[in-house]
Amino acid sequence: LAKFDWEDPLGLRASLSEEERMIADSAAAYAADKLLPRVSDMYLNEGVAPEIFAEMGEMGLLGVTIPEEYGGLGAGYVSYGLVAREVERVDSGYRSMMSVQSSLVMYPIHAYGTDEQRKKYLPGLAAGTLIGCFGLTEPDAGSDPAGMKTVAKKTDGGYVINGAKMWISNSPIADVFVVWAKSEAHGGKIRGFVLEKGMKGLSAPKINGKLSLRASITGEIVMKDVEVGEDALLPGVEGLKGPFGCLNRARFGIAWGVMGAAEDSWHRARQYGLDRTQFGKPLAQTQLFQKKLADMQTEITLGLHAALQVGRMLDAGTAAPEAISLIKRNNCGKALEIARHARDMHGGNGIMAEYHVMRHAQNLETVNTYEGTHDVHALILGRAQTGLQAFF
Ligand code: TGC
Ligand code: FAD
Repeated sequence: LAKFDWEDPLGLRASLSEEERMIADSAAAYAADKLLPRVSDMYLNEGVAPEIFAEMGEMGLLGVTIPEEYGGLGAGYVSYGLVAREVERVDSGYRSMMSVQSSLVMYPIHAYGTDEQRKKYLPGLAAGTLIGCFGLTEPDAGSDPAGMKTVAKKTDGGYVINGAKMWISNSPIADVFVVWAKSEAHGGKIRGFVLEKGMKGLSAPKINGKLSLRASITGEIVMKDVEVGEDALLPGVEGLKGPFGCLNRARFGIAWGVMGAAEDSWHRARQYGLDRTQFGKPLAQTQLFQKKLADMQTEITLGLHAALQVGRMLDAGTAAPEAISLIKRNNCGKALEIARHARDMHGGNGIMAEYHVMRHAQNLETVNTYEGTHDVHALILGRAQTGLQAFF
């Protein structure tokens, strides 16, 4: 009889290439050695550690899919997903820092930018000596980014940009701002612009008081008559498909990442159940406890294999955005449920930082909301199978 591996029941690791296994292992080692020891303190105190970008850059974790000539690893999307899984095993906020930089800042500059823009920004972003952020959401335009009010008006030799972005990961510490605005010179179509810290009229105040994702800094982007040259425009794309092209990659990474947070919650719940005795036997010897562990194992295994399949499709160029919506939605929802159960299975200890599970559950509330809420992805999938649009 074949041996059953309870941690990897369907042989995910055996489905990976040698290179993918090496990338995953080095991300796992970094996350365990460098991120895990500081996460509780950073979470409790809303700590800010910009040096994490440089550490990740040194480990090759930024811009995994970006070609080597621009400082990336030139690896595939499965490798990117594996990195997200290992980093989010520690904290969703650290994965956020990594995925914004890689998918939402480096990707659009590489895919839509000029060669000058690529050479100017990508090596520093890959090294983590530059920090990037992505401004799409606004106070009155979240799920409906087409409703954005930020505008770019043409001037002699460039543009002047006015508007405000809300809920922007990394913005208070960012050097490079990829911002989406309606451009009057392009018939009101949405265009991407690369702004830089220190530009007159540009500020990025921190949003205080988050009860979730506290190890990742979030802010606004306020633009008051920010003047930029023609060279700030990303010339390669116009319309919502610009930001959505980036979101496809980031959502894919999230589908892997949340499985890392779910695995950590599952493993901790299992160990707690083995260690903790009530009514004269380990909690893990009760039927209810084992059913919860079996559900976690099943959902995580299915979620990881679905993410692997979409990764292979992305690498082959055959992944439709709806396939990414399916795994982003399902894996986030399942991970949140798993982390909540793991919190419950730890009893009172489950509310303490040192047991980590409540932090995962709190973080996953955000991850279930950003990059398209659970319900918005349901509407994307509903539209794809009925042909009927239910957003408005
Ligand atoms: P719709 O009419 O569906 O499409 C408009 C145009 O965009 C194209 N398009 C896509 N292109 C590529 N990939 C996709 N996934 C695409 N989805 C749509 C589409 O083909 C069309 O192109 P064209 O050429 O015909 O104009 O647009 P809609 O306004 O009806 O959209 C509705 C909806 C709900 C699907 C969409 O707006 C949506 O997904 N809303 C969610 C918003 C969202 O995800 N925001 C994320 C902000 S960034 C963030 O959260 C970062 S957190 C990161 C972190 O910290 O880790
Ligand atoms: P809303 O769109 O107002 O939604 C509120 C509720 O209404 C949700 O339950 C939603 O599912 C539901 N709803 C909306 N429309 C419909 C409908 N048609 N039918 C049925 N239900 C509907 N954005 C960026 O651009 N860059 C970032 O770096 C970034 N980082 C973030 C970091 C954090 C910590 C957070 C919390 C958010 C971040 N976001 C970022 C923003 C995020 O993408 C938005 O919060 C998300 O898209 C939802 O938008 P909203 O908050 O305006 O909610």
